[in-house]
Amino acid sequence: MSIAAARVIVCSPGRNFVTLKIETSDGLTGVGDATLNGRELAVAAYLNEHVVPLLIGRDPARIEDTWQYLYKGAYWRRGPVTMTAIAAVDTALWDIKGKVAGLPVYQLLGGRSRSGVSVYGHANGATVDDLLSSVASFVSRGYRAVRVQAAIPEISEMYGVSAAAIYEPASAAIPAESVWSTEHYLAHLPGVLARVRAEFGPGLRLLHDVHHRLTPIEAARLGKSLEPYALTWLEDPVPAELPDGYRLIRQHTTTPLAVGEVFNSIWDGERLIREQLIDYIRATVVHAGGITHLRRIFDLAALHHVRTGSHGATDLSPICMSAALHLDLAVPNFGLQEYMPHAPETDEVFPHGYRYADGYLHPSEEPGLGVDIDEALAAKYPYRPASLPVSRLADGTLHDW
Ligand code: KDG
Ligand code: MG
Repeated sequence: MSIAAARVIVCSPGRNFVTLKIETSDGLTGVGDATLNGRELAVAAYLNEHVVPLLIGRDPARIEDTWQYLYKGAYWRRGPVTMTAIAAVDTALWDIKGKVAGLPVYQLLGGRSRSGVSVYGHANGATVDDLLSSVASFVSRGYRAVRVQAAIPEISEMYGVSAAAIYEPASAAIPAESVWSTEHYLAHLPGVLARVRAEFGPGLRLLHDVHHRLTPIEAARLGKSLEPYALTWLEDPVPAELPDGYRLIRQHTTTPLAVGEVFNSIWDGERLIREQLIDYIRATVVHAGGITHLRRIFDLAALHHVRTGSHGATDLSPICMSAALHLDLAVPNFGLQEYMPHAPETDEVFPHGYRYADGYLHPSEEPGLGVDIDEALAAKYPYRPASLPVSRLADGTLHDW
């Protein structure tokens, strides 16, 4: 059997997605997510111009060799565009391998290590009362872990807080801008967490995402001030290019730390993991080189008491979510999976067999990943430019988003 064709499909059912579909000479197909929010067409071009021509005629069973061929063979290593493209190929090949074996992919990864994948949902609110109602609605649907993001009265637009039912940070073709104040954020957040913890008691797992907006000493202060509310994790407190920042935070607080949604390879998190500077690694299948490479990252993490917490926002397609669930079910050091339901039109374009029940996601039992793309329907939703927003301080200085 050989790879007969590979197609890159760009569509926008609710938001933009890039998908790679590989076809074998035996008529099997496999799908991989290649979506890089706000930079979709760069990955589509990389796949079309530099990867697809190399795939034709290759043996689809040779997943590891294909991964090494695309990674080492390009000479230029790492980076989000390259690693997202490699991830799409890798994911599609695992899908095909599962179909050849007649087994769901998690069986090929060693089988079940648990009965279901624990997920967390996103609660947010324009006021603390709204936030409490949002948390209550997750609890009533069986969630045992909730990420809480609250509007700050003095900040007009706050990341992670929106009235829309479906989370969507990418909007205008030219990035939207908002103004940020670390001072107001640090003053407001502990009171919000205090109310959520008081209302829901000690059993509910609470998380909060800082979105890279603090310096290490500010993050250390925040982590310390949130200790009474026993977060499961504080996410992306500072940008992670400089691992020493995490050492500084660690010296001051026992609040657990989660990092990695922008990581593309094992080398982005290697020191953070090896020196036990974080507690959860949040890299994803689509942005960190596929199932093959993410498994390698998770195995390194397992040696150092770091658990998994894969990113699962709506800008990762149902193909990525399906792949994540197979890995989540199999690895020994699984922690928690982010889950944000997609728009109904996204679900229609990507028919999938995973299902949510009582705080858990369960991957499909079909051979392969149990997800596909309806290409005819996808063609009805053409790409539209959309960028992630940027954030500035009051004096106009560009800040982290
Ligand atoms: O593309 C950016 C989003 O995926 C990001 O804003 C979501 O931080 C995020 C999260 O934790 O889901
Ligand atoms: Mg995040």
